Amino acid sequence: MALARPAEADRSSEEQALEAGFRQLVESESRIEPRDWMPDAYRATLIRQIAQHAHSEIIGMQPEGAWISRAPTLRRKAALLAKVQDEAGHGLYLYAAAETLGVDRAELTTKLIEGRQKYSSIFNYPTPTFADVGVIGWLVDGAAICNQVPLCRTSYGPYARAMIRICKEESFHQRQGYELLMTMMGGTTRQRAAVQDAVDRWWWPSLMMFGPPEGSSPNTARSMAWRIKRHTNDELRQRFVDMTVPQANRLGVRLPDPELRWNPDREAHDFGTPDWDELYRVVRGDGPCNAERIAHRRQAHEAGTWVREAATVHAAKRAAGTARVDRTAVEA
Ligand code: FAQ
Repeated sequence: MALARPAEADRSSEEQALEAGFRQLVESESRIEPRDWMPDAYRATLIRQIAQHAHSEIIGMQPEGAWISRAPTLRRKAALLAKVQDEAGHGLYLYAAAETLGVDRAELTTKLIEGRQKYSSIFNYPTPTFADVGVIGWLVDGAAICNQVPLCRTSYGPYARAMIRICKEESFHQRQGYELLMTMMGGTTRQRAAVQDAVDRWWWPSLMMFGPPEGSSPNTARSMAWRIKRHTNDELRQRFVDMTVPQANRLGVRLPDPELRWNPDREAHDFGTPDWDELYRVVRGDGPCNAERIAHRRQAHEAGTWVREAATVHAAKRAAGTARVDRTAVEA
């Protein structure tokens, strides 16, 4: 015991120095890189958030993806196809960023499919009409951009760099959604009614997307101290409302909140309280489409098993220098 003490003291002073170095990097607005020392809890928080974010992009392909084969024109079909493919790409950037923290994408996918990791509540709502495609672009990508632009300055380098690319593409997604809705609002009475109906259904879930309010958000304070998050969920929600109200007016739709009004004292909009019970229900798995989304993801994963197996065998053969020999054998 007597001998162990100095060693322990040394270790803790070494850890203290590492911790001080980490804090100094964060506070000086430098990025933490994969090679840098970081506290275990910082690593775990990033893995949790980046994995949830990646899963959201991948599950988020489903609600709009359902409309690719039914898009009304070739132009709309091409735009939608490109958007959904971008979402797959965003998921992959994010899984790659998570992998720099020492986790494996396969392990994250298993956790998603087994319901052990979350994805955004917003993707558990149905898309019964083509107006939903426009509203997802306008409101859901709009909310995602509000949340993600500050993440371009998040303290972990690979996540921040992934966010810069993702935000650029999402700005385009948001515009295509708004342009689609503008076109529908200039169309028939039925088309205008479909847009209003979609706005009525997506408005509150879009506000919930930002997460629980202050006081019920267990991770915010620590994530802000580490500069992973730059704003509270409520600050970002307010920013989204203020940004969206003039766009709704220009579009000619009504936002379904009787308490929504400009407050000149705060120089911001007052708005009603989202149904937080609904958010928790959806996050727990009881939303309108949770079971369907996970079943679809599981089926797609299973259908891809042979691709992963073939890639693994090919990689092993290449590593062993036998891939060419085998191809010759096949050709023969
Ligand atoms: N849904 O303490 P907080 C997109 C969970 S990408 C489900 O406030 P935190 C692109 C939270 O994880 C959309 N779960 O947590 C696209 C935590 O659970 P845990 C995704 C939610 O992390 C567009 C617990 O509640 N974007 O849309 C939700 O500090 C169109 C307590 O909450 C991101 O992921 C929710 N809405 O703040 C694709 C952005 N809200 O893990 C297709 C990055 C909260 O403790 C079409 N993430 N929870 O068990 C973030 O900014 C943060 O993680 C928050 C949550 C703000 C989502």
